[in-house]
Amino acid sequence: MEEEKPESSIEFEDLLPVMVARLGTEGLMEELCKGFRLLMDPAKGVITADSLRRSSATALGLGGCITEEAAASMVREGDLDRDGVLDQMEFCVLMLRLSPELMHMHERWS
Ligand SMILES: [Ca+2]
Repeated sequence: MEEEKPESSIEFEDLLPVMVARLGTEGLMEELCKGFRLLMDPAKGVITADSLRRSSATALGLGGCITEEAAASMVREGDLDRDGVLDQMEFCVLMLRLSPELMHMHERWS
């Protein structure tokens, strides 16, 4: 029996050593936390589809690039405990899985 595998899936375990080599463990976590704080809803302390859209427009200069649908699907993709929002751990895991985008965002954050 063949295992189903989404086409764009990137193995978390494969990417992690590359990321750590580039940024160092502490640098990597620092970048992820910085990103999380930029994108989270300050009142709730988590990332919601709304806060993601709002913050990506202001903090990342992606105004108009992220649709409601894209924001919602990003939250869905990273939401491991299915409470509808991303906490810091879920965000870090998602960013590691989306490594090429992280590298791109890293340039904006620094
Ligand atoms: Ca969650």
